Amino acid sequence: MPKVLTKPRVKLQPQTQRPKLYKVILLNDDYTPREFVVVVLKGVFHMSEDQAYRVMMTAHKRGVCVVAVFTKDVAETKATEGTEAGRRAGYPLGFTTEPEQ
Ligand code: TYC
Repeated sequence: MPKVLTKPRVKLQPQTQRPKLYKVILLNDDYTPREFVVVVLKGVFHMSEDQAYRVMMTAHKRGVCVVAVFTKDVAETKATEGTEAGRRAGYPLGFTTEPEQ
């Protein structure tokens, strides 16, 4: 019996493909106190006082600052946690997420 060679029809994805990453972005506003933003960054993103202060000041001066990069689920959860912390305290603090290029 002759052996029949067949080509696989489906291209297998390499098993090492990394998940798509998402940026968490801090948005400036005119009402949230600077110290409160620092507290939220430390609590939600485990930043040092120094890192949190720099990120807060970058958003304050430029309007936005990338806080960190995570998988989609984690980025969305962290952005919601930060935004909710502001809302609970009566501030319009906002975080958003955006896919990395
Ligand atoms: N702009 C705010 C103020 O002057 C401070 C602030 C900084 C608020 C960064 C939000 O993402 C922010 N009180």
